[in-house]
Amino acid sequence: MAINDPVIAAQTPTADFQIEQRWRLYKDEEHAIWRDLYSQQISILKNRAVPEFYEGLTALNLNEGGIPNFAHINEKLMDLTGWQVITVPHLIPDDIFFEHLANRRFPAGRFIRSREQMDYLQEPDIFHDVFGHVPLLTQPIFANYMEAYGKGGLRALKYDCLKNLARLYWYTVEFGLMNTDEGLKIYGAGIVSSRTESIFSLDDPSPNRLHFDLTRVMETDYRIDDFQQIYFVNNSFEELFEATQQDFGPIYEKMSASDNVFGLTDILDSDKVYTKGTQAYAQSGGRFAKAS
Ligand code: HBI
Ligand code: FE
Repeated sequence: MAINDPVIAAQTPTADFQIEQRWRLYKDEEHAIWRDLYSQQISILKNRAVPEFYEGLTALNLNEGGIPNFAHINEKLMDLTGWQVITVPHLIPDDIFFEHLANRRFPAGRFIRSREQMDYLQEPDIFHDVFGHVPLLTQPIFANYMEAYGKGGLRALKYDCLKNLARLYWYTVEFGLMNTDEGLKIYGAGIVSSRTESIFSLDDPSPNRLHFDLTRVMETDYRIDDFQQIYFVNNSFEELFEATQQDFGPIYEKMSASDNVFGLTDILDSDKVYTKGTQAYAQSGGRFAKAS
């Protein structure tokens, strides 16, 4: 029986949507898919990701040779930052998701993509969730940011500003870039876990690359089905975390009053621009048209 068989997927989750990982039920082929994705990403990324990402991979032994056992990850993660990885069956409701993050629990899927989906799948699988997200949870400042984000999410729900906060998650946790002494590097999980976007995000002339600004990001649209047309760049995880250490109440009030949304190709006078993109990829129709 494979882990993504319906009979197992149907296992009833608890109120907080937790299920068991049931690591022993993974098939050899599923472990082989993990190993292939892992070695492919390592060779494509080389030193494109921030050093903290590689530190996290090493600290957690994520290359042990197959799909990681969350129990093993959690022993190490608990010592390092007090975070835990928990298993959820699929995308879970926003309030539950935030509640977990606010309590230093990262919800991860347990199924792995098939060979036909190696380059792209819409739903986050265990490779995206664990290879993409978990390494940085070993880093204290990033770990604090994720907790602050979860707490901010619970607050945003009250102000009806979830859209705005979701954009912050998207443009930082999922698709963030970092400005380092060795140039721009990747830290976003959606990028590090993607064969094609890990090249595109740094090298392609198409997207805009702009410096991070909290309200700017929270008012910027994004696309979930293709490469980003904008990436936002931070100078450090400290800078990112610091941005969350203020009262979001007044910010939410202003944003819900104006309901402003910037478009995907807008560059504002106030933007600090790293790259003014050609947008050639998006204009050519996108969706990996020429990327692979
Ligand atoms: N559920 N399993 C899972 N993983 C996510 O990343 C996730 C989710 N539910 C909601 C959610 N993300 C979004 O609300 C955030 O990206 C803002
Ligand atoms: Fe993700």
